[in-house]
Amino acid sequence: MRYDRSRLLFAVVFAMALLLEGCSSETTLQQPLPNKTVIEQAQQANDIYPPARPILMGFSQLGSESDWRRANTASIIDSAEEAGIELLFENAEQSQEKQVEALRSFIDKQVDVIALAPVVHSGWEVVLKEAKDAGIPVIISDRSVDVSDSSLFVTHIGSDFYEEGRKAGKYLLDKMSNEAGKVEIVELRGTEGSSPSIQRGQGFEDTLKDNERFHMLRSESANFTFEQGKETMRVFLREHGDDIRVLFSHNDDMALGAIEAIEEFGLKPGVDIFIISVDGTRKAFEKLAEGKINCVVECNPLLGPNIMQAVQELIAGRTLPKRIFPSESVFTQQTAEREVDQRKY
Ligand code: GYE
Repeated sequence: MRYDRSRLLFAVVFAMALLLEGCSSETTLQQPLPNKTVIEQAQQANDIYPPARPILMGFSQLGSESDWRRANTASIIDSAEEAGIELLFENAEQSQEKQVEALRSFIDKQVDVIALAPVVHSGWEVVLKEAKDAGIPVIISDRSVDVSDSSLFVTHIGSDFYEEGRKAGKYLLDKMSNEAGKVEIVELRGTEGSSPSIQRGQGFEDTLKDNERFHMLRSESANFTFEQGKETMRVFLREHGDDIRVLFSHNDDMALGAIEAIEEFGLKPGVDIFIISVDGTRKAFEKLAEGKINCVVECNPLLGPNIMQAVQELIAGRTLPKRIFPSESVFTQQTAEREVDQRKY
């Protein structure tokens, strides 16, 4: 399939409804209820669209460190194919340098649009300016970039990581409200300098900071990977053993590694050590259902359809909201069993 008219019609209707909605520069993607005028306008717009050749998009993915990332990559590749968008895909395996190289190669190839899932928060100004000067719009996917000039990208499609950290903190406050004494916490952070690690950590800390009972005993980066999560948890246990009451893990892969370390140490994950994780992968849901994880804050990796819709609207000349959030929930042991079979990743 190249350009499916009904799909395009929906995309244009959606964009127009957003425009009519007016003032808001942030949105959660939901299907709007178009009125008749909007439909007529969309039909007219559809007559001059699609362009003569497939849209060419360069996508720089930051790596393949986790189940979340692999699901994210699959979602983007599949959705591009479905939308008839030609994709140049580069995996940087955690290297910002490689991402900059990939972006420059996309600029050289004069792609129509670039999507970037940035490994770290800062250091993007120069290359984004090069894309802008070449007239190529950039969509930021998943993690955010720290740039003073927000015209260097057209939109950012991804989760609110600060809010995820707050959800984890709120859950803990609620669950531990009856527990006496100090609550000693260890934290497995994600990749240093990455926006989910910075913002999840901050949201969690801000939520607990006014309650003196909660104490952060140790906080180390384990790079969002299973192996480093397991190894770092081993170190925490060797040094603090039974003192640890809570683990806050910035993603599921590290939490799953930590569960193995806790069992090796002879403690019961989910009981002796209360575990809160972020992402919501199928494997984490299984552990949630088994009682080995207590709470999972969802972070949705299936951004492909949102990105392709944004690309098509952009090429059709629409203005996008500056920030687009996928919808997300919090899952507990009670909800895990019901949900586990439905997880797509
Ligand atoms: O939570 C983690 C991954 O950037 C939101 O990166 C993403 C994070 C996700 O590897 O599992």
